[in-house]
Amino acid sequence: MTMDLFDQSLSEPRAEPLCEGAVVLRRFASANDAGLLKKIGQVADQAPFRQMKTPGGHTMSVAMTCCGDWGWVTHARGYRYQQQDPVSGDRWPAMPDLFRSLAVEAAAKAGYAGFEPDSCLVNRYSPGAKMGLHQDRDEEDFGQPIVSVSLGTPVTFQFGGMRRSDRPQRVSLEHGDVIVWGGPARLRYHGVLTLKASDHPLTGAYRYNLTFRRAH
Ligand code: MD3
Ligand code: FE
Repeated sequence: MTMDLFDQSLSEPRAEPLCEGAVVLRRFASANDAGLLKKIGQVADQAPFRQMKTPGGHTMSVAMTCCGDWGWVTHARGYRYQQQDPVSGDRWPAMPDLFRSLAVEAAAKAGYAGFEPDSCLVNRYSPGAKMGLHQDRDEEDFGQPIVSVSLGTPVTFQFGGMRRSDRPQRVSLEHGDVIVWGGPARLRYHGVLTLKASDHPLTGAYRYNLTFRRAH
């Protein structure tokens, strides 16, 4: 028998429905936090974190890198997934097996068996960084879920409705929390409030977010 890498029996996980189609798996990633952070460091050694410029000319406050077959990037006329890191011209680093198994197991637990991510965006927030309300719609098939993993310092996440003007709800996301977004939640507006200064034993002042997607 094989051990389930993300077995939660010892760490009292809680699955909380957030809205129709979205579920929070509290502390789902906690048991492997140090391993995940080490892999983030290895990805960043190959493809360093960078603050990209939006098509509107603003520099994003969140620093990003990617791994897997497809990486999400900004360019002069918009946003897209591409196979090369625009900084180096090289392919993105491979998606670590530990990342993939986390995403696949979380998706299965939320009812999306067979999820096969081909892209992982790694976001790094330092104090003062934020992400405004937006939809994730650069992927080919909105029938595929998105899995997001929070590591490091806590932040207030906002999720709204199908229109930008829908008043968002707030939820605190902490180290190890995983959310699976699918079905009717897949195209909801969402964002992250400004990260406050705090200290986490494994990440210092930083918050990391891994977002797993099927881009193509
Ligand atoms: C709800 N990242 O990278 S993760 C993003 O914490 C992004 O870095 C945030 O939004 C972060 O695009 C939020 C939670 C999340 C991710 C994808 C979603 C929520 C979502 C897709 C649809 C609906
Ligand atoms: Fe998003």
